[in-house]
Amino acid sequence: MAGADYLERIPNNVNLRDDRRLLRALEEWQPRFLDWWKEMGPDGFQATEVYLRTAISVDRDGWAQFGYVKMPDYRWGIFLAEPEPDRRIAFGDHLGKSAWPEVPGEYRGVLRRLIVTQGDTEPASVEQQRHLGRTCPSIYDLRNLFQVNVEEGRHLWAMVYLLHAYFGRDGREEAEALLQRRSGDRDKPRILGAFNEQTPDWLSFFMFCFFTDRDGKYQLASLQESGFDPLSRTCRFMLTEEAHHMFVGEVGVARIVQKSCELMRDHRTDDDVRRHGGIDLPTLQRYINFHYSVSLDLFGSEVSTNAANAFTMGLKGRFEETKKDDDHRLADSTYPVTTLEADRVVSRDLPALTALNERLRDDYIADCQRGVDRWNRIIDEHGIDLELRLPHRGFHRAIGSFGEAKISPDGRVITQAEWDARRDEWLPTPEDAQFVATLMRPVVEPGRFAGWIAPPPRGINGLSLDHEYVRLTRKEG
Ligand code: BYC
Repeated sequence: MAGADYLERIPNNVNLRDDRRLLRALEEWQPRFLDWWKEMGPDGFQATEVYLRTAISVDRDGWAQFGYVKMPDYRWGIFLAEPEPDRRIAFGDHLGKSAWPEVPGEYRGVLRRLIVTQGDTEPASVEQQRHLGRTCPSIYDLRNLFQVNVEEGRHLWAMVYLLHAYFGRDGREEAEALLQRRSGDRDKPRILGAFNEQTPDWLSFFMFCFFTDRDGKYQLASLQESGFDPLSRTCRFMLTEEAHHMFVGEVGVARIVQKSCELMRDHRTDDDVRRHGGIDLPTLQRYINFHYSVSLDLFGSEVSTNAANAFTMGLKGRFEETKKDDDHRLADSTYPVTTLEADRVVSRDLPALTALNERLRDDYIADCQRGVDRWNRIIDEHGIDLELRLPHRGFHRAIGSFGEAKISPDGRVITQAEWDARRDEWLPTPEDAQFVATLMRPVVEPGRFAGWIAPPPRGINGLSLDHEYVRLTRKEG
């Protein structure tokens, strides 16, 4: 990799050693990050050796190195994808001009807000997941949880680097504030709704990785199109890590579905999976309904001038902007938006610029559906007549035009009374949470898996399933 300083205190490929001021600022932030990690990162396990993948290069073939690491010693680094020579802005008012190596002064505030919002989600997710280690279904899963956690920590570093390097004093203050807010805190919550919800059990964790990390994929892919080149390059590299998180979610839920189907087949029971220690498919459906709907909110309102401005300014593009065959300015085009009008769900052709959040949400929905289809194939292979479904996009929404209404999973506008009567059919109930909690007993013997989840198809990095991915027996004094 060009110019990689892996052995520095802060591994990086941005020539930190040549910028003493920036280096000093980041070296001052580093111990505060570590304090935050120790306070809000994985509860326990800080002295435990974990088989982790560390980013050491941004080359396509060799960016990852696997080995045992104690999490506080993880080499959180700053890695930007290689610059594209003569990169041009691909959309908006500045279409065709050279990408910006520095922050364009007039867009500073908007850009900072996007970076802070993105950055805020990273530590938030670590906070949400901090108690899960104690109830892992296997040490294979425990290792995956910690891998996700350290990489979210690295994503925080990525955004903090941009704030420190390009936003002066305001950037440094924002970087501090990223360590001050806390997921779910009444006085200083994280910025976006889904990142203040709880992730109390592993079912929620896998759902979160599937649905909420996938929002990360689409937001990062849009920011990767940014005319501000350092943001684009940062996001390009982050996306390679994000893929693993979604894999953990998709395969995690698939393994739960698999196990539930096996229990149904072995015990010839449709509705008593719980008695046999599995998670029944209707419960899975309610968790899908919850995690999908809170993740849909993360795309913002259907009609958004913020989104239009970010696009026109050249700061945030569309998913796969450069592959789209249109004028990339969108001043005269429209886009079909599903919205609520006087108690009816309707589709309206609205100005494409203000509909950009909805368009990204559509890309996301199609991607979620592909994953749900794969889960349904498992159910089908077991000869079970049930289909998991994504609820209607208006169901259980807090943001946008559906936020004020009550919409059933099949997309009907319903009364508050019907909502109250049927809510427990559609969303996880306290009893569901209690039941799932009873299954959360740690299984830590290498190669063993909890009874509610099937083993994965293969181990990590070519290793066997019974590999000791986390060395629980060799804790440091
Ligand atoms: N909760 O015009 P609007 C990830 C606010 S996940 C609370 O509708 P806009 C990850 C909004 O901030 C990806 N507030 O929306 C995943 C605005 O407030 P102000 C994270 C919300 O601005 C798993 C107001 O409502 N990255 O990486 O077009 C693990 C009106 O906003 C919410 C990004 O989000 C909400 N759900 O779009 C770890 C990318 N939604 O400014 C990591 C950067 C909206 O009026 N962020 N609001 O006070 C953005 O691009 C935009 O900020 C949003 C919102 C897409 C989030």
